[in-house]
Amino acid sequence: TFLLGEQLFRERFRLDPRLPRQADTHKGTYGHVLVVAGSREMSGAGLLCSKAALRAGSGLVTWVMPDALLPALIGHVPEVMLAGLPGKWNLPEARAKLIALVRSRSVTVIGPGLGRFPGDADWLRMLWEETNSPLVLDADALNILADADLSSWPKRETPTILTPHPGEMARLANVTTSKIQQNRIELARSYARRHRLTLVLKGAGTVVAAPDGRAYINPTGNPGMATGGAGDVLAGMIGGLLAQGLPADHAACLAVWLHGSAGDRAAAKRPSGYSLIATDILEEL
Ligand code: NPW
Ligand code: AMP
Ligand code: MG
Repeated sequence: TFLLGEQLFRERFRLDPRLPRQADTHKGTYGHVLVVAGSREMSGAGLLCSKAALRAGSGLVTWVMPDALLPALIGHVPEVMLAGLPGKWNLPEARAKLIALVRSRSVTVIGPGLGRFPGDADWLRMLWEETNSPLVLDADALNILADADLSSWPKRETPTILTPHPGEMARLANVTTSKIQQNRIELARSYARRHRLTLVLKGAGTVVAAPDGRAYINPTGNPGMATGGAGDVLAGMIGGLLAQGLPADHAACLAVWLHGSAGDRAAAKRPSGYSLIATDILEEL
């Protein structure tokens, strides 16, 4: 079990979070994140997630949503490319187009503000099994997983990162939220090991558990970050770092630590802790 910090990044991960970009590079060097997120009532989650992927340094971001949502979002985030899927997520043409999009991008983030829909477990399993792209699963993608039987799904060979808050973790592990909070490190570690994936158990002292049994605890962050959209920002950041080629556990650890540090800088400007919003975290990145 390790404490996250610059020393660990430098000495163990051989990663310098302050290293400037090389001169002779272009946007293609920094990867392309696909964000599968948002719904009519929760488009903000998709927006925050997409912007966070860019702020974490991904060269390109495409945000994919059902066609019907597209017109309302055109022009809202000029840096993000938009892709519409015909009809609902689960129609055959939509599935085919989505698979093609996932396969042609470096990383896919699924779930913030997605909502639930009939056949969603099948739909997610298709992306899990039929692509070997790195995946970051958050929010409703985790609720879908919780209703499926993950032990019967194949283990993935490529990076797969789950980012539950304690409520989502409780659904995944089928126990109460307080049970999760009583034993955060060991529960996260055993889940990551059993399903051979990287698990980010959020909340004060976020735990990152790697499939090899290592666990990392994050000292950054503050209760001002208990605000809608903060987790959507983190999911996008992890996608943005994965897209730049970091291994799954390094991307998850660095994103968690930077997200908390950005939250701490935002909180320093609003000392009461009450008025911090998720956009402030983005602005501090
Ligand atoms: P309790 O009550 O303590 O048992 P949900 P959500 C628990 C989207 N959003 N420590 C707590 O459970 C998301 O992306 C869209 C302990 C709480 O009641 C999702 O798609 C936004 N417990 C969707 O909304 C902005 C904790 O979990 C329950 C905990 C629903 O996601 C907002 C709530 O979890 C949002 O991001 C902690 N640290 N944290 C937008 N602008 O578009 C959470 N819990 O029911 O999964 O609801 O997280 O709001
Ligand atoms: P979500 O619940 O999905 O919006 O995620 C909330 C994000 O804010 C996670 O990254 C949490 O770790 C972070 N966060 C929320 N509350 C706190 C807290 N009290 N201390 C530190 N980080 C927090
Ligand atoms: Mg969330």
